[in-house]
Amino acid sequence: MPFVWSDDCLRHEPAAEIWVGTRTPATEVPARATAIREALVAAGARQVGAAAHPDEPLLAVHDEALVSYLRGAWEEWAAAGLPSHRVVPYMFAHRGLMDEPPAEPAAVWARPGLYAYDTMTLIGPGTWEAARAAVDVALTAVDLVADGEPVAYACCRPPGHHVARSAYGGSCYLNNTAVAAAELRRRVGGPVAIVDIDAHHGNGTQELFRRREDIRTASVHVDPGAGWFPHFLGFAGESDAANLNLPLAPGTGDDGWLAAVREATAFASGARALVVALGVDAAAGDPESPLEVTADGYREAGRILGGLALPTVVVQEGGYDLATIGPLVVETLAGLR
Ligand code: SP5
Ligand code: ZN
Repeated sequence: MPFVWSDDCLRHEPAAEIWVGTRTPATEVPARATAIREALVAAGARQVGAAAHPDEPLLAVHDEALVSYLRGAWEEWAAAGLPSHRVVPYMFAHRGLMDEPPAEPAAVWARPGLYAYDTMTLIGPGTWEAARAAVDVALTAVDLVADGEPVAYACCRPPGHHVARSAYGGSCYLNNTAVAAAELRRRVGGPVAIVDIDAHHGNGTQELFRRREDIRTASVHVDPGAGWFPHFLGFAGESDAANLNLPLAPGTGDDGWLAAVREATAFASGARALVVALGVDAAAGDPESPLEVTADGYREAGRILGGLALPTVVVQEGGYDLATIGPLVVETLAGLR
């Protein structure tokens, strides 16, 4: 199975996350991508270089304003001589503040609050280049599948599934999964299904495709009602004809998780193509989630999704235990094939 790679994805070094007002070490680090690549190469997967793609597929999903903000955010921050060495919001353009959409503020240090929804997703030198490269990686995987490859894997970072039309957060800047799904929809026809098995709800993807029957979304994730990110979305009650949320209790292991993966896969059946948002942070031992899925569980999830026998693009999302993320991705892809 081919996997798509770009060295530019390594250029984003967030350095830290500001969590409950505290500077904590970054979890979404470049070593994640290299660890996954190493495991893929050891398993004999074929590496394909990402091809540069135009902005159109990106702008089919995101507001031009978000994209142009992200493109210039680091340069304008650095030029402003601020005390922080990364872009961090301090005031948020909360919807409770006003009825009309807010205007771009004059101060460079106020701008992040127009687009960011958390304080954990920092921007520095190379963030834009890496996020844009991740989109190219995902779109190159779409090209492979549209040209007849049964499955292609986009080995990209930073991840994307928490990004909505004009708001970024959750260690994500551009929604690689959503861009891939919309482009796959355009290239092979609909409906396209997205099955998101990252430990966290794919809130950005859900909101981007709300009520769109031609791009159906299903997400299996730890219950936000039990206190987990993204906190405000991912509840079962958000489900409708085109969207299925399957929140799971903290501590859920293979049996409960695989039952949900089966349900999400059934929801995707009848689609013409599939995008898997593959986070391996549901694994037992991952520092960012309380789910307890094993390597065998991931392999079985791959088999279940592969049972659809659809043209499939797999896009990397989360997974933070550097010692195991590579093997977990390899297991999932082995099951899929
Ligand atoms: C793509 C993805 O998996 N994003 C997950 C983002 C969830 N981050 C929530 C972090 C909550 C607090 N983490 C404490 C550790 C801080 N270093
Ligand atoms: Zn996650």
